[in-house]
Amino acid sequence: MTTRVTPHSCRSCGSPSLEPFLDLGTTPLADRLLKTEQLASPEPRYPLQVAFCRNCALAQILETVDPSILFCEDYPYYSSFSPALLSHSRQNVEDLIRRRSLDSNCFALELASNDGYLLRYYVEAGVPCLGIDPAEGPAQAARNNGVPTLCTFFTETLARELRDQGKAADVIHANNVLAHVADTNGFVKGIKVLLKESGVAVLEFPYVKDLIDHVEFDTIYHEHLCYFSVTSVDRLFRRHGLYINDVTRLPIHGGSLRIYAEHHENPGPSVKHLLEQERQDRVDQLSYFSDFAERVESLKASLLQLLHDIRVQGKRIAAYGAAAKGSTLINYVGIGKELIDFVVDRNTHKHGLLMPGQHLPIFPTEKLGDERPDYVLLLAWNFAEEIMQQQTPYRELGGRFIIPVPSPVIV
Ligand code: JHZ
Repeated sequence: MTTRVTPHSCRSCGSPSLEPFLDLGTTPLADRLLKTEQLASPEPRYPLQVAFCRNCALAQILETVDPSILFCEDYPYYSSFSPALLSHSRQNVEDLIRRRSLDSNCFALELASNDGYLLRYYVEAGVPCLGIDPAEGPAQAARNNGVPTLCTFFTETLARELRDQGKAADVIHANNVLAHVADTNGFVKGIKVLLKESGVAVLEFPYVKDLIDHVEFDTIYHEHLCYFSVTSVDRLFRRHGLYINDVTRLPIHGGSLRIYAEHHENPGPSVKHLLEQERQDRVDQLSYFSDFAERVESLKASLLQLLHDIRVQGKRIAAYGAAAKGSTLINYVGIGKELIDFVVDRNTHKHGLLMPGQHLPIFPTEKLGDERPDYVLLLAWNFAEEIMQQQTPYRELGGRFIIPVPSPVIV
């Protein structure tokens, strides 16, 4: 059922100098939520090991699961379920339209456009656009919302075809996808091919510095092949004749970078500052990553202890957010039915399914009000503020949230 390649060289620069620094064992696929009938067959599991490239400073996992398995028809992630993500995307688009005077003569592209959560704001503003996404469910949802979408993987070959059809873009968005693609260099080459001479590519992805500093180990799973710093992404883009001229740190998803890349080099102060900061903090050295495994171990021990202590008092615990990161967390820490009764999530596509590995059942969020568990483990901790606000009634009735990272706390 699977095609796997274990690289012996860096995904970005090809160097063989990969130094493993974290081993999360063998885990199921984080977004492969199960139907009950699938429990009869064995669940595929894959090694999850992270390494650092001494040559280009890119942190990366060693395993590559076939993308057609990861991003298939029933890929359950629909971006539009988060109001915070929608307003974040709206601001991004409005800002670009204003700064670059985009109008009906321009063209915006998004790679991994999901359900049209971002391009809908171009549609609203009358700027022609096109989304590209390989997952049929989200792509169809985008079309239903009036966002033109091609359901396929973005490759250098597709970029050439689109360019030959006159579809070179003024703006290319790619949010939370650069880290997901197996052909890292081909993807960046494709952007180079399809971006107009005066165009800008705007990419967002989780920032490895936030991951390490805040022990966000659960954001490591097989969909995320790479964990970028400004240093490592700069080296990757530069190799393909694209230059990062601006960069912003964003709070979204536990800490992300947004880079602005163009054909001509003209780096602003933000780029110079972050590159220098990373050099000083040694984010470009293996030593920065070397005690991470120990910190992850210690988080695991304290979270398990906390959940056991609560259970011993006869209290009930549920979880919030059938997130991919939640799958890494429960499987690595070993949180099963003996600790957690059920998981709730707003994404209707996830209801009635089971979490990978631990097989905890997923329900609509109303179940929290119906069952009133004493504690809720917040698996989608990146949306803590938004979710806890929505759950004010549950909290007013005495319900408490457990936030697992950077170290477990009850709020
Ligand atoms: P969320 C996804 O990871 C998938 P996940 C992907 N691999 C990626 O790269 C990252 O995002 C960036 C639910 N929810 O977004 C929705 C509520 O129920 O943190 C989701 O199922 N109520 C492409 O899956 C889950 O929580 C809410 O109010 O780890 C959050 O998952 C909100 C805001 C969310 O990403």
